[in-house]
Amino acid sequence: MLIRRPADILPSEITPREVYLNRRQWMTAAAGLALAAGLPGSLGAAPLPAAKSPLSATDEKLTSREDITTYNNFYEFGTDKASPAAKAHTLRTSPWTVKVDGLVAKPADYALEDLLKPVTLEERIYRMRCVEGWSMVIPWVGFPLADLIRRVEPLGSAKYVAFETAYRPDEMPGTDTFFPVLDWPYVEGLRMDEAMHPLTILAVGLYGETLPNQNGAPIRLVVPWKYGFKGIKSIVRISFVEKQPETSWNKQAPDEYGFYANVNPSVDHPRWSQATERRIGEGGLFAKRRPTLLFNGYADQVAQLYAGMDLKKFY
Ligand SMILES: Nc1nc2c(c(=O)[nH]1)N[C@H]1C(S)=C(S)[C@@H](COP(=O)(O)O)O[C@H]1N2
Ligand SMILES: [Mo]
Repeated sequence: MLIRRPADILPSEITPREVYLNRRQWMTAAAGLALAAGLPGSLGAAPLPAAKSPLSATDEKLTSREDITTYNNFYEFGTDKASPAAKAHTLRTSPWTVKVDGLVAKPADYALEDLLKPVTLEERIYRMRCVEGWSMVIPWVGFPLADLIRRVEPLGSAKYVAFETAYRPDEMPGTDTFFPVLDWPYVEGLRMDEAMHPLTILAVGLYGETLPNQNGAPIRLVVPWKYGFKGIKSIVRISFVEKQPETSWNKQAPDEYGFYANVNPSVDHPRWSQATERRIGEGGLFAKRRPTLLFNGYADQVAQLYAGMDLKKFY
């Protein structure tokens, strides 16, 4: 069994990995790696059996694995960009259960393995943009959230999907503070049509391997036309609800962060412009900023979801 750690992967090998392990082998490999590495409860970085997705945008240069895994936002492990990489190893990502509940015909507590069993993992290269004006191009490994939604059969009354991150103060040093930075657990939400859109995925890996903890292991949301904070990490609960759910950053600063959070260069954040962005890894602070695109460049695919809506009002 060939199992390598991230540090052993050469940039030249960062090509789509064909399916060379079947799912049972992957699970065994992942469990074996956790044991071998002496990381109780962690899957470590095991190769994932992912096919290349036709939805991948391959024209842009990938951000390096180093940058993607060391420049993170994950406030449960601290508020600066370096903390998640330094501290998130304490999160136990195995065993992992995702509760599916609310307005749904098949509510259940799904073991992560069972959740993944029927899905086909795909590698998808998505641009990710943070609200503070930086972006990365990340080769995610995941599957459409729509696949999971269809399996659990939401009721007609379900209009939104709500997500919740694990809240474990013992394993999350950033939550165990006298003045909490956020109202834990971290929560997010999508309208049902956004959740069903083929570009919306649940990611379990990047660069062909299981997700590092700092990027939201073992399973996180990726919505490429929205600001980064919509991409909730380390999900333990997915609920189908009738009313628009609360979202962490909207609760924290409603004037700065809306429910929709669609990338939009013409709607400024109250404290800074959203018109341009800095691509992480491109020549530091003096690199030329690039213009930010409406819906992060995915307007052709998603603009119709918001037809007739005032995007300045529904920001
Ligand atoms: N649970 C949780 N999810 C989270 C966050 C967080 O602090 N906690 N930060 C969000 C923000 S602001 C961004 S930009 C992305 C960053 O994802 P990355 O570190 O994988 O690039 O995660 C999002 N998901
Ligand atoms: Mo962000």
